[in-house]
Amino acid sequence: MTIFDRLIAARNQKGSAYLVLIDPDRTSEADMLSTVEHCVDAGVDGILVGSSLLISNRFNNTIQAIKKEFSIPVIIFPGSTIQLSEHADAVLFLSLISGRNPEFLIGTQVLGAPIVKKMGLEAISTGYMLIESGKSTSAEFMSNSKPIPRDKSDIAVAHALAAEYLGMKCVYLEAGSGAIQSVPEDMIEAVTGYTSTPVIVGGGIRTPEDARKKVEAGASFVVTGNVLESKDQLVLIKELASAVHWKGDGKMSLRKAQ
Ligand code: 1GP
Repeated sequence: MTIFDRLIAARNQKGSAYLVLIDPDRTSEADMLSTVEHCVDAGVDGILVGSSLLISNRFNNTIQAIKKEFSIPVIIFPGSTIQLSEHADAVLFLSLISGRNPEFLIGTQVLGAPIVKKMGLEAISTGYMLIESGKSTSAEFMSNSKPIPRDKSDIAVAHALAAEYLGMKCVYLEAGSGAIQSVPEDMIEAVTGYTSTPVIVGGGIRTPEDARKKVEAGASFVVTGNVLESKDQLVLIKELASAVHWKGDGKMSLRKAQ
C-alpha cells in the first residue's frame, strides 16, 4: 500500500486525517522526538517535515531520527530541492499552482524529480495554493508569488479543478505558517463541492474548534505546525486529533457524504 493510499484509508476510516508539520529549525532533536511520540499516542496520521526556509542543517537527521524510533509515515513537505531525504517515506511533490513563478511551477520539480527517483521516495503530486491570510507569509515571500485573495473562492475552485484535470492527487490550501487567519471555510466548501480531489488545509489553525470547521467544510487533511510548540502539547494534540477524526462522534451534521 502506498503512503498516499494509507492516508486516504485513514481519511475514509476516521472522517478526515490529521498531519503534524515539524520544522527542523524550530526544535531540538529531543523535543522533536517527544512531539512525534505525542503524535503517535494521539493517533496522528502522518508527520510532515519541511519549511519555506531552513537555516540549520538538521533536515536529514530529523527525518532519520524519527524513522529510527517510529513507524508513523514521514512525508517531506519541501521548501526547495535540498529538502529531500532517502529516510522519508514520501514527498509532497508540490507545484505552486496559485503563483505564476515558473521556478515553483515546474523549475524546481525538474531539478528534484531525478533525486526523488534515486532516493526511491513516493511522490505525491500536489497542487499547492497560497491563500491570503492577513499578512505576508514566508511561503509567499520565498516563492515570490501572490496568494489567492481570501474572498475569491471562484479563483481557488478553478485552480483546484485545473489541478484535478492535470492529474494531481490532491490540492493544498495553504494560509502559511503562523497565518493570522486560517483558510476560510467557504473557500474549502467551494473547492470540495466542485472538485473530487482530496483537499489538505493548513496554516494558522490553532484550536480544535478551528480544525473541526475545516473538516466540516470538506477538508480531507488538516495540518498544524506552530501551535504544538506549547506546554500542554500532548493534551492539545489529542484534542486536535479528535476534532479532525470526526467519524463516529455523532457531531458532524454539515459534512457531505463521501
Ligand atoms: C502547514 O504551514 C502550515 O500548512 C503550518 O502552519 O505552523 O501555522 O500551523 P502553522
